[in-house]
Amino acid sequence: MMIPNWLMKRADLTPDRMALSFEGEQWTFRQLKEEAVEIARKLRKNGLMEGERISLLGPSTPDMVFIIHGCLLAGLEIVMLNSKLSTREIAWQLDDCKASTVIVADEFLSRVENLKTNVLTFSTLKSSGQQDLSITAMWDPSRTMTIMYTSGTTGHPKGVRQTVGNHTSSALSSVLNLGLNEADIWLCTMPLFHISGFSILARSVIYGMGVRLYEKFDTLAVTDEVRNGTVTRISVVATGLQRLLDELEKSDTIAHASLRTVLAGGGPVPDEYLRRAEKYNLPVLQTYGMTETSSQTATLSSEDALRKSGSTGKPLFFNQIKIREEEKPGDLGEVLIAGPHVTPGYIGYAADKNPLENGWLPTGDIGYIDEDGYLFIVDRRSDLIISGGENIYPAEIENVLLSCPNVLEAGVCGQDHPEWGSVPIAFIVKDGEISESELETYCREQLAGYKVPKAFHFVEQLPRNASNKLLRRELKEWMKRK
Ligand code: S0N
Ligand code: AMP
Ligand code: MG
Ligand code: MG
Ligand code: MG
Repeated sequence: MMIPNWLMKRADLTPDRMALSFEGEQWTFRQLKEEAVEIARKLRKNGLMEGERISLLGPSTPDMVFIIHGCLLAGLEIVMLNSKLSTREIAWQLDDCKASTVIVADEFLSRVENLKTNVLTFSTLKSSGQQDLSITAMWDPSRTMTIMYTSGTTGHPKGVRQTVGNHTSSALSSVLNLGLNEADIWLCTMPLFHISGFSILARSVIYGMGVRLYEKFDTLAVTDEVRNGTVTRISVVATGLQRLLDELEKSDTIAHASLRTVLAGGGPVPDEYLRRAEKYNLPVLQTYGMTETSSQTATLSSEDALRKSGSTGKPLFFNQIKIREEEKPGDLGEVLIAGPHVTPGYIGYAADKNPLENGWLPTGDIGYIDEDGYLFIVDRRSDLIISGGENIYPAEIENVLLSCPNVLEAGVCGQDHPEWGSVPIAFIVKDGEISESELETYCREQLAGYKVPKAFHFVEQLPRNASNKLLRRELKEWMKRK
């Protein structure tokens, strides 16, 4: 089935509805279309042609939204770069994705200007001339729309392709579960470079729903939106939910009745937060989603929220979930996913890797499905650390530590953390003089801030098995003794 060009169709259907609001400004779908068409013409003038792959590095602002839609109208594939990454990490992704140009917000220019890549700043783009282009009314569902890097077990992130069909079916599955109200406004504080944020933009143009955008998670502002009833839906990770709960508790106020959904996911959501949320009228629905599935695969429905608290719900309308080698309900195993929202594959070094096994996406997550068909996620098969919704594989950090002078061996594992859920901790065997603060400085230069270990422990040797493989589970045991 061909899919209508989201924004062109939407602007035709409901031109005067509010599409986007940010601080004191707002745009209707007609205005959003006008902004995006203008950007698309400017992209052409800059020589960017249909089917070309570009990368995009910017904050969550209206300009970023216009440029995203402009790129989509111009037929470009967008590699969404995580703005928290270090220059070295960005350079690696740019090299892997082979984008022809990086389109960068002026304030982030220093992150890419010394790299071997063609750079187009937001200000240069906006002041460019325009060139006519033909905007296709219908999109091929298999067209790759976005590429998002997700961390990999080996220490190198993989660029995940997300097609028109992936995003569209995801948005449709979501609305069949949550429903839609003409007055719906989705609060977006999630980064647009993550699928948690981008999927809100997709839902907006597909449903004709307004988005209230924030550049960052501003706890006081989010709490105000929630208690004043100025937004009806919001997406959060556990860290954001906790900040919101703390603020509601502190001010002893409750959420407004028009707040219909707090979609919480991106990592484990502690049961304690769910109980606190109930007291403050926050209608939290836990969701299970990932980059490879263009957001939600399963989400609890409102009517099950209390009865099945702790569950991530049933697979949404188009989606399927099964547990590897499950014999009966309740058996624990790896979660496998199928559906039109599942990525067709990767780009760059991982392009040849088939994401599926016999038609199913192995997720690395361990869970079970209860006798009523509800999914519970309980663990991970690998050593993934999820800190405030950002994924980190220990190997990424270990590789950096090993490149540091006077470091002989390095092992990293996750430690529970009250604010971030989990944070990386490093164990170091040194073969010369090096201090904790030198190690921290070294990591800060090479890694995104959230990947810098929160502690460095010097040890005589690391736990390894007979074939010399690092035993990270054992590091976790060591930590408990620290
Ligand atoms: C939690 C957030 C908002 C915290 O960021 P904040 O407070 O804005 O921090 P900064 O001011 O930028 O930095 C201050 C210091 O804090 C450190 N820091 C920042 N973030 C982290 C972090 N995550 N972990 C550890 N430390 C962090 C900074 O480094 C800085 O310290 P110094 O100065 O020392 O460097 C922010 O982290 C955030 O927005 N997190 C969310 C990320 C996210 O969206 N993850 C989800 C990814 N997964 C998916 O998209 C799939 C799931 C999904 O789609 C979904 C998820 C949730 C809800 C719905 C859905 C859906 O399916 O629709
Ligand atoms: P990402 O690839 O960054 O989108 O992260 C996806 C991963 O986040 C999943 O494979 C899970 O490990 C984790 N995750 C997402 N939602 C949940 C949830 N509700 N409970 C536990 N883990 C989750
Ligand atoms: Mg991932
Ligand atoms: Mg944010
Ligand atoms: Mg070394």
